[in-house]
Amino acid sequence: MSNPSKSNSTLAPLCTSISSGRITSILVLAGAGLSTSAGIPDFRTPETGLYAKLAPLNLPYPEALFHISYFRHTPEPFYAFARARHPKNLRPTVAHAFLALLERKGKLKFVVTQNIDGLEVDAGVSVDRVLNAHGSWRGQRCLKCKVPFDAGRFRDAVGKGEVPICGVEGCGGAVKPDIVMFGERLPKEFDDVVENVLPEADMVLVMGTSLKVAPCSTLPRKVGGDVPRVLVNNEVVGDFGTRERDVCVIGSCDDGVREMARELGWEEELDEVWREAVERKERAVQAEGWDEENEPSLDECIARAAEKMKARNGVSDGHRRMLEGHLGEKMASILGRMNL
Ligand code: CNA
Repeated sequence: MSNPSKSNSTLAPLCTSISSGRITSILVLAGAGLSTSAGIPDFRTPETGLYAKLAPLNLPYPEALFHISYFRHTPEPFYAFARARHPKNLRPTVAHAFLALLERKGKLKFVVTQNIDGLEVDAGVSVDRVLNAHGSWRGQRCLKCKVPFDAGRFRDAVGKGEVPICGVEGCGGAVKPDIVMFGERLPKEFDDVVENVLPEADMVLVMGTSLKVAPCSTLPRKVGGDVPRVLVNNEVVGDFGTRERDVCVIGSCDDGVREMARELGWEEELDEVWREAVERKERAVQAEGWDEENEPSLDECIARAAEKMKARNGVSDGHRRMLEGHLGEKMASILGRMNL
């Protein structure tokens, strides 16, 4: 491991409990760190995290990219990010494959993921065992009139880094994928997990999250004091380490699951599940005819969007539409005179 486990001594007995059948119902809470080795930056890691890369966009604050009140009038930065990070061509990591293996072994109760990349399901975890607490890219609708938007047209717009605009007559609202932005409510299934799934878990596995975004961040604290909690993360987060049965495996998610697989004697199966998952995704990418070679990088997409925004003095089409809607023709003509 890049940074060896802080508590190897306690991982071994825990894995024995899993192998022997004393632990059968593992609840997983996943975050962005699960997918960084798939090439998706997390939010908060200094220098490599997404927030560090957004400077050229001059956002009022980094979270604005994913804040519903900002997206409402200026969706362009979000779609610059979306062009580079739409999960079309991303492969599941070995850590995602570990979750699928847990399910195959009959040990997985449920996965609550804060990620929107869908890689848990791509890796082979059943859809009905995953809650995308922050939504996903599987559907999209107009933010204004809420009418669902055609998937093909949406993908075309994302592929060009353009904002998809609702086609309903007289609407013209920006279309938003069904992800939960800051300022929006989580799906009601989240409450079901807290009430019905969490109390039945006999182990909690927390992976790749800073535990800074509520309410997901509260889940580990809600489990009973006698339930073992395992953290696999680059750093200690939340209140991990304060309970007797906590195990902190500090390092990358990929190294952490390999360490667990070794303790469990599942190493070969893990590699097999991972290989199958990657091959499945590669076939899907080929079938869709995505041109991976010519995909711009995230930095390029951000730089292009920043240039466009600068050329328009930071006033986006969405912002202009909103101003026109609020202030009518007078403001529209002022904007026109200012050549915005
Ligand atoms: P975060 O706040 O960026 O925290 C990530 C955590 O993972 C930090 O503690 C890092 O130290 C740690 N970390 C980073 N890379 C690794 C790694 N390879 N192995 C182990 N640990 C690692 O992200 P959270 O998920 O906690 O925050 C919740 C946000 C991030 C949710 O709203 C997500 O939708 C959002 N997000 C999702 C994705 C995605 O879908 N893949 C990507 C970026 C952000």
